[in-house]
Amino acid sequence: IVGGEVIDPVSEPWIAALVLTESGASSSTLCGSSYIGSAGGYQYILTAAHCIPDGSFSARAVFLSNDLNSASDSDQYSLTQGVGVRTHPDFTTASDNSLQNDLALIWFEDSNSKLSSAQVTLASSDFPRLSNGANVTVSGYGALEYGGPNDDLQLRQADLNIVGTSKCAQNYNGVFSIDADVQVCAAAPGEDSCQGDSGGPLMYTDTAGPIQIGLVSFGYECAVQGYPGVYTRLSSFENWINSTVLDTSGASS
Ligand code: 4AZ
Repeated sequence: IVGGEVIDPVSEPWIAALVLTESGASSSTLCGSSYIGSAGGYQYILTAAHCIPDGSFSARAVFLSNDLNSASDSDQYSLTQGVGVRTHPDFTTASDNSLQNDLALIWFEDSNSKLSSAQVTLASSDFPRLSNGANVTVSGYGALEYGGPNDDLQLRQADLNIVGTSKCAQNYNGVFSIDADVQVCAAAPGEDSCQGDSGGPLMYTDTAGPIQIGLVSFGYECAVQGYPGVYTRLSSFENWINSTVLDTSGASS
């Protein structure tokens, strides 16, 4: 997160730092994710498709960590027995490197009693398109600047404003293609999501409480004036998420 402030992870207990390790690799990659609930005894985590390694991998989802450099938080817990992954079947990287349908589900067999109250509310398919300027937030453990070292590893949050998709598409004209149906853009001067935040939640708070409306997908570097962060628009994927959970949890025929 560029230009945000450190927050208490208890305020967003659905956020998990996702540590992904490809088989045989000595290093791991970091992404953001959110806990969307349980089904069939599995715990489902939503992240970005571009976070998922091509080959086999192991995943660890770390909740309630103030600082991933230290394992000493009393509340911190992890899910470690990843059993399954499904990336959206239409996930693509276009020739201009823009990403489409950038979402994936990972599910875990193990559990933790704290999860029972940690589930995020996802925007449903009838969730409206927020107008230009609406207040949203993004949080993550990622880099504080583009190309910078990812060694802060504290949970930070940036306060952003929705950039209407026609304006966002204009901003990115000739750079990235933006599709209003499946993407939502957000920006604020000096604030943005960045490397290592991918997959993490973009939140909007309405009268009913916080709702996850997007997940970190891509952008031109980070916090560059005129180049908003681009997020997967979750209201467009309610059906895919629900049917994938049913299909993979053994709950549907
Ligand atoms: C990245 O490279 C990345 N400003 C993530 C988010 C954004 C840009 C780049 C959005 O993972």
